[in-house]
Amino acid sequence: MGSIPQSSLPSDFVWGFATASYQIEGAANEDGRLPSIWDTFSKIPGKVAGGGTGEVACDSYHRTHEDIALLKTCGAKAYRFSLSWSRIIPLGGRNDPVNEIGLQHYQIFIDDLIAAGITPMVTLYHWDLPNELEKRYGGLRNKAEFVADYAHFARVVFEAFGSKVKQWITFNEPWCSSVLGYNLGAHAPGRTSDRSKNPVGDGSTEPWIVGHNILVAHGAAVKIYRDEFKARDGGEIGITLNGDWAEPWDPENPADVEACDRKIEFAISWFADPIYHGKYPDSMIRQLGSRLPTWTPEELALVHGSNDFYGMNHYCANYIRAGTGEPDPTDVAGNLELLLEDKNGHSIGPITQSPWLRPCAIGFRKLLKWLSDRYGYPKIYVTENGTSILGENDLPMDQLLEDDFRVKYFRDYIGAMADAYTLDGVNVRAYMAWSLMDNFEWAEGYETRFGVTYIDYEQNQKRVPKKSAKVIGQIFDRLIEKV
Ligand code: GBH
Repeated sequence: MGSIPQSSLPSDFVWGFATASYQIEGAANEDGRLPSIWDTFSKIPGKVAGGGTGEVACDSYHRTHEDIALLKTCGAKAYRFSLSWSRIIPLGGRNDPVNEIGLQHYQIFIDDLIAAGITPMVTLYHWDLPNELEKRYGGLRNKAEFVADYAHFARVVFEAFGSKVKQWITFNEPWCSSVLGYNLGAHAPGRTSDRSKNPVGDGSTEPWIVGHNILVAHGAAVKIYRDEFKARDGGEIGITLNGDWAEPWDPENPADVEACDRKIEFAISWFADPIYHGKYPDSMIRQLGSRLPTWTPEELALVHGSNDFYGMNHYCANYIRAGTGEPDPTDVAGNLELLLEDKNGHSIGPITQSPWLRPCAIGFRKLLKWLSDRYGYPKIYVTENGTSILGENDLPMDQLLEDDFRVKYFRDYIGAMADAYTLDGVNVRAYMAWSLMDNFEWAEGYETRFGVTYIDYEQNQKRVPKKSAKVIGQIFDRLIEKV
């Protein structure tokens, strides 16, 4: 011991936990809040496992003090949470009334966090669009209306909280909004070409339109922040993108090797290339042709260079097998297959409760390096990372609280991140674990748990920290350099 060179993290490294409004708040019909597209979508039978909705969720709207106490127990330095647009502007639009009670709720929460020594990191949009905007003009599909309404919402919250919040995230995972919402139809508003799921939607065009519109809305919010608030408030703003690592299904096959980059381009560079390089990736232009929107000079001026930091959500890795033949018009992956086992039947990682998630920590280090190379070593904030556990929901309480699988996940992943910082020169500066507590896991309902805190949905949303809640602080304590 002691003689092995150890990777580390810088002394000012910030770590904490992440959540999202619709997944934890509940109080869906209180204090003037009106429905979001997730309230509507989750009520449709068959859309959410077990028929769950966010109506009560973790009841965090009423339990901000308990949540802050949890953060303190864990030793967290920061907390990433999202705002419910439907609480702040219940109908959503730029000419609709602002709900002062909604603003006040977050005002008090932010003050309480800061008083507890916890830095707020605020996401403006984590998938819960005010439902009225979907009804009124087709929500995210309507560029002119959506961008104007989002920009207005952004200005309202910058104005209200800008003196206290120094880290802003415009959108969480636009890939998910676009693909899950408009191609697979698995998330709100559930549009898809699959007529067994929805009578409306065109999965071959809408995801690309929606993705483009989100980028423009992001750029518009960033411009407002930089022009009107940054000098006064001194904060920073960026977008959070999801993306997992890719390994070739058959490393001997050049087509599979090449498909790995293409996979990441379709998942991440779709959004990151316009922001950092001012264009869509060639691989996407080649496959999608005129279905991929083109940039007007005005839009590009908003989007190109619009990140003060790169927000990175990362969970796992996949094996990638190149497609043969022509891709289907509804293909969003880049003419390739995502697999959990390679050519020899070797699994990328252990099975979890989430069918898409198998841990592979080295992939985190590799993706941090891949992104840094492609985007010029930007400052990276990891805004989500975490895991579910196979069968966790069915375990007796005492076993459930000993979440050693999750503990190992965090040890391995945070260690891989420290290696990327120390050995690869990656400029990673913050890390938010997903999630502070078990919560509404979207289409997976409440059966899949991601929390370091157990929520007892039967016992009045009682919170009980799991082992991982205590261990994360120790992991960072060991890795962060002492001044
Ligand atoms: C995050 O997304 C979300 O930001 C967060 O709200 C959520 O609770 C957390 O993950 C845990 O899931 O099998 O084709 O449907 C993570 C990124 C990308 C993971 C899409 C699931 C499913 C692909 N997600 N993926 S598919």
